[in-house]
Amino acid sequence: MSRLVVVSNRVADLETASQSGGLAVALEAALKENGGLWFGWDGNVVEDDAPLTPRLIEHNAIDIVTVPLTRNEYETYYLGYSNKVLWPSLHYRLGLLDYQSTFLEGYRRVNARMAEQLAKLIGPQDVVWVHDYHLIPLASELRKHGIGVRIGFFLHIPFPPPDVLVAVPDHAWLVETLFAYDLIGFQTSGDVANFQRYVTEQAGGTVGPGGQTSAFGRSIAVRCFPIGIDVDSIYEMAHTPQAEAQIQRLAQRALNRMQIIGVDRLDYTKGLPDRLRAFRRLLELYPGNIKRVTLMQVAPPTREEVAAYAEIRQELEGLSGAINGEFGDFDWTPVRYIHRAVPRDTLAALFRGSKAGLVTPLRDGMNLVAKEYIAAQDAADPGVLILSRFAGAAEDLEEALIVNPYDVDDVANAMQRALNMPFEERAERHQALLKRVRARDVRHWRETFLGALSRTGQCQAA
Ligand code: GDG
Repeated sequence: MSRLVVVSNRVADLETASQSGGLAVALEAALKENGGLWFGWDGNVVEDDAPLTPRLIEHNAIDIVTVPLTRNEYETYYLGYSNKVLWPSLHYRLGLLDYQSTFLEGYRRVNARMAEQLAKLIGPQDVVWVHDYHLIPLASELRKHGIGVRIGFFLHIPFPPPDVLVAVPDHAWLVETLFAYDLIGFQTSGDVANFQRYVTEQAGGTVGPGGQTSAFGRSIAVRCFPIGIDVDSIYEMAHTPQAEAQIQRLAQRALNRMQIIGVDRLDYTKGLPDRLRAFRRLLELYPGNIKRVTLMQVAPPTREEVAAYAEIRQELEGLSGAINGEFGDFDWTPVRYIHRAVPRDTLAALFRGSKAGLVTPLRDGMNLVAKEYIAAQDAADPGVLILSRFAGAAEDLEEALIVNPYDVDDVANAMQRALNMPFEERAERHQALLKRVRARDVRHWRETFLGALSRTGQCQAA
């Protein structure tokens, strides 16, 4: 059996993985199965002339090999090219693209260096799974070191249409490097279609049966693998005695009030200012909600060194202050805004204790919060999911109230509908959604991707 090698920008701390959830939990089982290796950045930033020697630790039969980034690499590869060029443009936000040629140089350099360090660790029986936009050229760099084993790539964020992608100055190079993989996985069929349109329209390639995509003299498998969650673990967290007590406390404090919940990293793709404007609109259009409904928004900080993130924080603080000033009263705060990370089990309890889950990104690869909200609900009294049509999750979760996050009236009306939805309809929608979330859970995602990778054709040594 092949050993699995996972490569991601940040290597998760497997000691605390079950607490934090995410990719670590998703991949740990697969890494354990036949012995595994996880390679990536350890999160440390060192002086430019410091040694970048890989560090090996072992955790439950998994080898974890991490490397630091130098200050220059952090600024060009991570903050620069990954988060000021690729993140905004792949989320269709060309106005936020901040391009500098030094960013590209750093991005190429770090991918080349990581490939050189990783190539020494890859054996002839291994299969390699690379994650996300930070590492697009990694396979092409590994091939330069004679690595001929199967390499798959999964993009966690959207792939935009060609008209958007061509605004990235290095689009042709980026797409060509993707052809060094044997399999590329996207979140949705929309992303696959965008990629294949680029290949046929811009790269003179072709798309064959089953999504086999050819260009640059290579033929690779391209498919969507919508990522999912571990449904039972969220359900259990939302139903522990502590969670029950927390929900009780919330209910007592809130008297007969209802709560709407939003949970998002504070990122401009998540549509948080529009969401607050929609909540204000709810209070304007339906004043019966005044003193009755609270919006709880958890928004832990991320990437604070990127200017666009500092701006969104200010905007959000201004908006929540303005709504609370305008509508709040001695005994009611309309918006509860928490700008820090909350423990995962508390989140699960908050999901369960909220009448509506508000997931309204302007663009999102998938959005796991939407699935977590469904999984945490109590079937005897389920809440209602309000979901942006621009989240990858909307391709599957049809029974949610699907909204256009740019249209504040649409979102306000959906909130009103959710808060007043009769039990039968809530239960019916929840049952259908839970079935979907279960059918495409995280295990299904991992197994279908690795299964497809193992079936890819001839390896492509350079
Ligand atoms: C990328 C893509 C894609 C959030 N706040 C707290 C907290 N979270 C957890 C959530 C959820 C995760 O973080 C966020 O996942 P999302 O999917 O919503 O979004 P991104 O971070 O942007 O992830 C996205 C995903 O990759 C997977 O492929 O779905 O589209 O952008 O699990 O619950 N967790 C804790 N405290 C918080 O305050 N513990």
